[in-house]
Amino acid sequence: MIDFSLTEEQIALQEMSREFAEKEMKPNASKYDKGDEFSEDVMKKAFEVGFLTCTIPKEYGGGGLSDVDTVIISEELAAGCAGMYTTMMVNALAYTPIIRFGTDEQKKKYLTPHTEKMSFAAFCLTEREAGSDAGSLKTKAIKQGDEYIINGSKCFISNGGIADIYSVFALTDPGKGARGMSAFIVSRETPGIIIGKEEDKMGHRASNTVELFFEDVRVPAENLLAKEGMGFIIAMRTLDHTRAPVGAAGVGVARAAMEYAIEYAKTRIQFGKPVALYQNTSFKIAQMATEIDAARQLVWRAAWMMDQGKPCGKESAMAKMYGSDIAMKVTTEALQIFGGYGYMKDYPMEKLMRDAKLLQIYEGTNEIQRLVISREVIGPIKK
Ligand code: COS
Repeated sequence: MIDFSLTEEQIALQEMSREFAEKEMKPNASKYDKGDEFSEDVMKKAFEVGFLTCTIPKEYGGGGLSDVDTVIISEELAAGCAGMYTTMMVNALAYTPIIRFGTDEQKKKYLTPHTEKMSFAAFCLTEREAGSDAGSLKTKAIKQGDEYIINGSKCFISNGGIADIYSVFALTDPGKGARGMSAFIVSRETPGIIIGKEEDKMGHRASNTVELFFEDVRVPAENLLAKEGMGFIIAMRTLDHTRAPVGAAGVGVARAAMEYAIEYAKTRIQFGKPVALYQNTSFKIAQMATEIDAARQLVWRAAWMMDQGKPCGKESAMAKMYGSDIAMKVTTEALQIFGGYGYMKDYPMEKLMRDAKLLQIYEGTNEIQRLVISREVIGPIKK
């Protein structure tokens, strides 16, 4: 029997995050978007409520949210402001390798302090020449005594300029390619970490995205996650986990756009009646509502599978791909309902459309999601 009902706790979590999005995020979204600034005051409140550490297990001081809980809040927070959502959920992305592959000592040392004072974390996988082809990265971590010395650079690192800790992927055995990759926890204060230029992005402008350079960064050997050579698997398993919340963010952005469009269509009078009474508008809204619901169901299924410990790479990829694709489609259609006003910065539509675009690109482009899905659906092919 399939049950789509949320528990009382989940309904309370949904209401609490919706209220936070309405009161703290939406009223500040345009200011931080225009200023291209990190939303520190909103993040202080997000930390107090627990959003910055919500996926850290309770025994280490975090919120201990399940995957279903995480997608519920992701939809609400992204509906408030996708840029601020990114700042919050990139913490969860960077903590995931530690939560899932770290030792008890590593978790106590690196996760618990983040639950005690506002802190950020960043996930450092992508490089200039290793984006979709994550297995071809060049950053090296060469062991010397009881340390690894990291050299290389990373790009498009969300939270990179504000993080206290980084989950860093580097080659410990460069001859072995992806199988020679390992994952490390690196403290921001370690000498040799240089923060490069902050990217001037089209959307998600309230989030911080930078280039990072590692020059002879000496990391204690005890900061290795799991074993040498496990880095690529850790990265892939982490992304399997964090892609459904990106799909949920797509649902949130799409829902916000549809809600604005409905409100506008009911009050905008043209040719003597509200534009919502024209079938061209009402059918667009029917299509949006259906696609948003379909995306949410893919997202919830993937999250439920994660909570059950079932393999869910394909389902997470479907949730991420479809949720972000419909975000792009719905924001484009919703902006069209606003006509010329939708194109103006005085209205929220153009920001939602710009924000939707990044969801199709980050945490694996939607082309990579299609690759992951098709490989599993089609299976091996004899050449
Ligand atoms: N879980 C566990 N293991 C996995 C895995 C997963 N989800 N995906 C791949 N692996 C394993 C494979 O089983 C294989 O193991 P063996 O070497 O033992 O055979 C190994 O990892 C290499 O896998 P594969 O051959 O599939 O690697 P490819 O280089 O062909 O491609 C993709 C893998 C394209 C899926 C990967 O590079 C990818 O996800 N790229 C996008 C990266 C990304 O999302 N970046 C976003 C930036 S981080 S915000």
